[in-house]
Amino acid sequence: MSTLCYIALGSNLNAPRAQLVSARKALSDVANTHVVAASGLYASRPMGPQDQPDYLNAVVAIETELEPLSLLDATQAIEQQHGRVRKKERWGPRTLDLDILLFGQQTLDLPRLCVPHYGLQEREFVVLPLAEIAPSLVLPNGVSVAQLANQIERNGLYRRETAQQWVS
Ligand code: A4P
Ligand code: MG
Repeated sequence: MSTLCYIALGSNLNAPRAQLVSARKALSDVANTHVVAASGLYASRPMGPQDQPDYLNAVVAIETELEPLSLLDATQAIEQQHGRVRKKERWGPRTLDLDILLFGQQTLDLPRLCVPHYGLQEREFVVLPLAEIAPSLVLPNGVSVAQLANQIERNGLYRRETAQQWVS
């Protein structure tokens, strides 16, 4: 049985565009997993410490036959392959961050994995790309993604490239 999941991609170090292009390809290479949609690439101002470069963000939809924790193992392995160094600083700069936003309509509160992702509803760089590829999606708590997108502060966020421009 396959599950429709949404993953947020973010990077602000070491050629962010190349990081996201490569991360999307790596996701499509995960066993029993297909990328079924990708948002455009969004330029965003850093959330958290301001003395770091701007970010590039995107959201992709995947269909996967993996269990939630196996998917997390796969996304964390991809982060490692992209030179991710985990630091103590909260919300600091990174080569690649992959957050599992949604795993179907499941709500999980495990030590290693919480879905929906805790920041989903508050982050413009997640809500707007998600709304682009899933405008009629309703979260497990009943909140509509389109409604979130209409109400959220953009904070300088803009779409720098369409999906066609970065997905080959
Ligand atoms: N974990 C639990 N739930 C999940 C989930 N749904 N997806 C656990 C992924 N991981 C999940 O993550 C810490 C632990 O969370 C993992 O070991 C996993 O088991 P992490 O990636 O090591 O830590 P982090 O990402 O540095 O921490 P945090 O607080 O999750 O950072 P965020 O929230 O990801 O924020 N500004 C802009 N404009 N764009 C950005 O993308 N990103 C961040 C990072 C800061 N500012 C940003 C952006
Ligand atoms: Mg993260």
